[in-house]
Amino acid sequence: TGPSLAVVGVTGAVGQEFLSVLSDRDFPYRSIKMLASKRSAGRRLPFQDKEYVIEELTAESFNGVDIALFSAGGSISREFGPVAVDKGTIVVDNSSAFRMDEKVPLVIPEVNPEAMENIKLENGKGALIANPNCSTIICLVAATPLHRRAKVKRMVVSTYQAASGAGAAAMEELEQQTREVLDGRPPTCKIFKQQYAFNLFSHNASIQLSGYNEEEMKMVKETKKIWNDPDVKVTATCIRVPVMRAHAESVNLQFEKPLDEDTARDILKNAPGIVVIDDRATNHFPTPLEVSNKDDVAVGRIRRDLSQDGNQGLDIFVCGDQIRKGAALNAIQIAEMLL
Ligand code: 11C
Repeated sequence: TGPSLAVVGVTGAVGQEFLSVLSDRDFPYRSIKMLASKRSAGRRLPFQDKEYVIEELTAESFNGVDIALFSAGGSISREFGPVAVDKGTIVVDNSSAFRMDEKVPLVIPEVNPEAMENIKLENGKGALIANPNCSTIICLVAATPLHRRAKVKRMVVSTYQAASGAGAAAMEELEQQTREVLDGRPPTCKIFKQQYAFNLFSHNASIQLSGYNEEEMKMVKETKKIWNDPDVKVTATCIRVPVMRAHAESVNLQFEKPLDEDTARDILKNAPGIVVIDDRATNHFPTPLEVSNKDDVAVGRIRRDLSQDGNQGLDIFVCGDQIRKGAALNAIQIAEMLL
């Protein structure tokens, strides 16, 4: 029982994580199609108690599919997302292809579930729902409970982003380069232009005329859409660091109403999808390793911003698993809301 599912891009890092999360959460389904490019078609893929054969993604793939989880890049989503919708499939898309389309809800279940309230499985109609960028998801899971209490006027984010955001090949590059550098050999640079191991650099997304890169602008634009607040001021600096699969972010918040740090800590402790790690006595705060393979976003370093008057501002430090909450888990939570 349950809906018929399709996973598009099943061989990728997020595709594989879709399968782990479906299992971990006992997501009900009556059938599941494993879809990928022609290159991977025909390969066998064990999942739960069965063995599946990976099928090539074509327009026919969506016949009879209720929910499709897409993570195969923007161009595949642009080509096959609308095809699937025409066939009556609800597409949860992890790419950036449709995020800023006014008709497409951009959803973090803990933050704005209301954005998809008109989309129902029982309508039998296809629809697109977009999964936000991983840095946006991780930031807003933490910032939204505070925003609801005191309304954020301005948010300044600095990210420390893991290899996984650039895909499985980037994770392999980090591992390989680390070995090479330790062995005294020159690092092999294929995915990134610069040495990645024992280094960090500005996010690899393309730089725009404004001087912001695309990753930074995603955080700016997606936050405004998700909070349904075109006036909120957001700026970001996105950096790639040699960490395997969890992003960290320093977030500075300026509020309209005062919010003291103890109240903020209590709000965060009671908020969904968050674990507070904020132990000043032992200098224990969130780390990418501690949140790796975990569902919750960790928040710590919760403190009054002393550059602002009174309690008008807070600084927080946030870590979240990029492949899980930043991508696969968020998409499957969206699919759960359809059940
Ligand atoms: C990164 N956030 O960490 C990126 C990857 O729009 O979904 C995902 C890009 C996107 O590099």
